[in-house]
Amino acid sequence: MKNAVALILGGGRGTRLAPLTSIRSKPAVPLGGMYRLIDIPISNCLNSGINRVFVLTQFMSVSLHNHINNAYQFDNFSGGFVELLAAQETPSAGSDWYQGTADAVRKNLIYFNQSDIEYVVILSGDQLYRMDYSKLIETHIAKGADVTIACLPVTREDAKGFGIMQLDDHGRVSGFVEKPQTDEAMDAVRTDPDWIRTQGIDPEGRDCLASMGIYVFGRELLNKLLEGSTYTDFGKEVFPETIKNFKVYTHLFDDYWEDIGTIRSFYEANLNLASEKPSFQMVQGNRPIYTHARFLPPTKMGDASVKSSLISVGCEIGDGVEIENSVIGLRTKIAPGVKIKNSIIMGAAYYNSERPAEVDTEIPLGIGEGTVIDGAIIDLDCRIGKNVRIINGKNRMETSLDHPTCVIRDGIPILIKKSILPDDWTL
Ligand code: ADQ
Ligand code: ADP
Repeated sequence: MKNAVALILGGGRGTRLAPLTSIRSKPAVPLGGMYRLIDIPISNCLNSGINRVFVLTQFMSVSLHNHINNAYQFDNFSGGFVELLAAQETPSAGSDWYQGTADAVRKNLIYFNQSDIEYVVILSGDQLYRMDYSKLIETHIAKGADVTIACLPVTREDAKGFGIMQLDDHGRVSGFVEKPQTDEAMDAVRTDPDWIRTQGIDPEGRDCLASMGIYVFGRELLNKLLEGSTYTDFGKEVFPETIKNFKVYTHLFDDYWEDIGTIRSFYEANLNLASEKPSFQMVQGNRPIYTHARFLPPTKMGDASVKSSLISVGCEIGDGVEIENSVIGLRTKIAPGVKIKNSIIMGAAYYNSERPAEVDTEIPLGIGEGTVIDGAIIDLDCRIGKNVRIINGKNRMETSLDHPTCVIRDGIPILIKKSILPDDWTL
């Protein structure tokens, strides 16, 4: 893996994950109580032996910068790094924003177009899965491919959300349609389930091969394709063009893989982590999920009841608290009698005592006595008073994104970072 680098596409405008991405870049969004989204692909890289990683992001948030700097330190002899490349900081970029995935890569070609790099692995920053990218590169080499795309068998219904590939008799990609919407479009790129079975995978009714947004390119070819081109997107432009002239192959994958690019999928993936039998294993042999190592005390719990939940370190949970099917993030302080169900509480970046005068309020960081939270996402550093109720009782699907405190997306109330809710506040 010494001759491979990884580029992680850290997100476009991030509107689908707003308001979590309104104040930070997508890779910095907290996940699973103590990680950030970016920890998933970076951990996959490190566990696969790729230790040169670039993260392409639209804007640099304080938290992303701190997180990467604190979490990913390499010794001088390893040659490893995790480097952030933000759109706004690219001098020759022309426009402040990356126009799309291919445009983001093109604007940064200069950083990895070096002769010691043979393979460029391009990854998405908003997916939850484990993959050994060395296997992907093995497939790429074994097939003599110019480009290799990781793919997952999916049903027709799911196929609408993905780039779908058609293969010829030798398994080479002969067609690529980005997010086919009609039956005709899907028929044109359908894969015979019997072929999927010959690859050792039970098709279980799946007859489409979806791109996972994970690609290996020969470095020179990538440079040739993008330099001077006007492509903005891999799925919409680069692949449909590339398959005509180059050898594009697939690497089949059939394990848990979830795109967590929307509020609903983000919410469900987090709660799934807390479930009795999570689809994603946080502990797997000697392949840890890396993150910022912190020096926090153990969580202190009174006479509380906790079911199917993740409780991170540094929390304080009072008497009579009931927590069910929820993720409780770092440093969360939960006063007595609080009830939390089906919710993601991201916690706090610091303790109240560390910055006593930060805001002009008597309400401490955390959740006040008697408060009830059901089916919500509470972003970092919120101060919630006593007897507050955060429940989407009226089943509203969406509210305006402009509200400074609480918005509803995909039917899920989201308390915006650093919100302050007075005693008795009700949604
Ligand atoms: P999408 O996820 O819909 O489909 P896209 O919006 O291009 O495609 O995002 C791919 C990744 O790049 C995401 O992690 C996204 O956050 C990031 N990204 C998007 N625009 C970016 C930009 N301007 N700058 C930096 N990063 C950016 C893609 C493929 C499909 C495939 C699915 C699998 O196009 O073919 O099936 O991924 O999820
Ligand atoms: P984000 O909203 O981007 O997730 P965070 O609130 O997590 O940002 O903050 C990122 C980092 O900045 C944390 O390490 C936090 O300790 C530090 N930080 C945030 N606010 C302050 C502050 N007022 N004073 C000092 N450090 C701060």
